[in-house]
Parts: sequence; structure tokens; C-alpha cells
Amino acid sequence: MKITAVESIPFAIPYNKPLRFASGEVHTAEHVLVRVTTDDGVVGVAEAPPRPFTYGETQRGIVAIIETIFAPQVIGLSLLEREQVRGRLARTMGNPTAKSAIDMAIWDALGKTLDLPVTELLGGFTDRMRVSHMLGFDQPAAMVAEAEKITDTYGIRTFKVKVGRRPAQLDTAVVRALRERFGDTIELYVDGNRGWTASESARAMREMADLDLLFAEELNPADDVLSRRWLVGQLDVPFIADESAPTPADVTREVLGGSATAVSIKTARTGFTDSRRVHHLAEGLGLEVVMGNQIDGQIGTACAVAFGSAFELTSRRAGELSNFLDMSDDLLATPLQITGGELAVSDRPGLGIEIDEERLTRYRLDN
Ligand code: MUC
Ligand code: MG
Repeated sequence: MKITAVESIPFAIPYNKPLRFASGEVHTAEHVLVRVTTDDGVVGVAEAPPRPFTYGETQRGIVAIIETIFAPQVIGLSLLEREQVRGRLARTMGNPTAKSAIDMAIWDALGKTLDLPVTELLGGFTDRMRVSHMLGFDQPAAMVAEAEKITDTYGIRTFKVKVGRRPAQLDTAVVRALRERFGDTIELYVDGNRGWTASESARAMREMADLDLLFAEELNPADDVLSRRWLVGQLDVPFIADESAPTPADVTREVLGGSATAVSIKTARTGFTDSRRVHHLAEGLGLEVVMGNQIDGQIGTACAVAFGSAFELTSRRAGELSNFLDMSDDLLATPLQITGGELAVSDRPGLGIEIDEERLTRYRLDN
């Protein structure tokens, strides 16, 4: 079970439909495939999505930090020494998606070695999750049409609507149009990616008071400490910390400081090892949890559903597991299938996914 190699392979797959939101936009999935090999010949995989607008990482930076610092630190350790891996990677600041991809590839290799699905090793609560789809910026009619397509094709009935534009009336009109079109047959929540001030957020939430929102997420920056606390204190829905709380310590700080009342768990930034810590913390603090989407491809989504299905708290709400639908292709030999609004977790060993080598050759940037 000794780790003998850690590879980082950059690849690029275009989006059919770019995703736009208050802090940035994504046109191409320029991710990094991480492969961990053991002396038994087992290979574990995961992917790191660089999100410079959220964590400061870039594709070339992820490849470089894995090659130069992280791979030498973990080669020689056993798949069972995941806390040792975590401790060594933690000596370097930042780089959450690079660290997480290594962590999840190790879990995948461990599952394959033990002939057990990762989701069962983590907790084994259920075998599927309801799916929540993220609607990026567009005009109200186009966003309603997109939601209709997603509902008709995949049976998805929960939508996270990107907000945070100015004027805010454009965003509130989208949410109103969605509620008018679908009535109470869908669940809706909003994510501002820090685009508004606290007072703009409060006004927009008042305008949407009759629209039965589940949550509000990162409407304004957590760094606006007092105004964020003021905002969160007056809302009658849970306020999700996403990019303001990428570590367990951040979750503690934001929640105890009154700047958040719920948390988004993203395996892309906390892997399995630290997502477990965030989950336990959320359970202990009595927080609602949503499995978030780091604009993941299918590999990242397989990781998110494996983790989300493992626990009662993470599988209670619909998880954001469908952003890969906007991509033109992916790397998996057997694509993930969302049906009836749900994504099932694989019952095969590890993450239960297999890389299509022909596709990897087509999309990799290093050959
Ligand atoms: C989300 O939930 O915010 C967009 C920016 C980011 O960091 O993640 C995505 C989705
Ligand atoms: Mg978010």
C-alpha cells in the first residue's frame, strides 16, 4: 500500500455553455488530473479545478506544486497514513484543490486496494443524492428556459440561482420568474459570490421574501465583518458560508462570529479527509449543510456524491452535482447519469470511476 508516484496531468475540455457568476466565469474546464500509484500497482484518481477567483490557484501552479513539493512529501507513505499525508501537505499554505485531489486519489486507491467503495469506507449512509443545478447569469427568460430543460431532461427540481449583479432587480426578477413558472414544484436558493454589499443584499432578500427561498449563500463579503453579521442576523433563511469558509477553522470563525448559519462542503477544496472534519463540526454545531460544486467535472462530481451519500446530514439536501452537464465532454469511460433528479453513487471499489485513456490523450495539455 506504499505510494510510489503522484502524477499531475493538466487537461482542458471546453464548456458548451459558459458559467457566469459574480466572482468570475468559466469557459473551459482547465483542470488537473491527479493519479496516485502504489507499489501494488493500484492507481487512484481525482481532479483539481483551479479557481483563481476563489483560492488563487492556477492550472500550472497546481501541476508545479504537486511535482515540486507535494509528490516528494507523500511518496513512500502508506495509503493508511492519510493523517500523515494531511500533516505534510499542511506545511504549505493554501493550494486547497491540489491538496484535496491528492487526498481523494489516495482514498480511491485505498478503496480499490480493499475492494470497497470509498462511500462505504466514509460512512455508507445512502446510495444516492438528490441533485441541485446551478443557474449562471443570463436574462430571466433564458434562465427559466434553462431550468425547464434541466427539469425535463434530468428531473432536477432544486436550483441554485447565481445572483450578485447590479442592479439587483435583474437577479430578483430571475428568481421571481422561476417561482412563477414552476410554482412550489421546485426548490430555490441564491448564491451571490460576494457581489453585493450587505445593504444591497438585505434589500434584495426583502424583495424576494415571498419566493420561499431555502438558503442564501455568500451574498456579500465575509471580510465586511460587521455588515455581514448585521445581514445574517436579520435573515429568516440559513446563510451558507462557501468561499468564506474553506477550512474547518474558517467554518468555526464564521459561524461563531455570526457571519454564517450553514455551510457548503466542497470535496474539491477539503478532499475527503477534511470534508469529514467539516461535516463533524457542522453536525456538532447544528448547522445545515449543502454539498457544493466547485464547477467540477465528472471526476470531481463522483467525489462529491461519494462523500455526500456517506452521511445523513450531507445527503439530506439536494447536492450541487450537475455542473458537468454544461461541459462538451469529460474523461470518464462511463459517464455519470442523472435520472429522476438523482445521482447514484457507484457501488464499485474506490470511487468506482475509470478514466478513458483515449479521451485523456485528446484533452491533456502536456503531450
Ligand atoms: C459556488 O457555489 O460559488 C463559483 C465560484 C466558486 O468558488 O464556486 C462556484 C460555485
Ligand atoms: Mg457558492
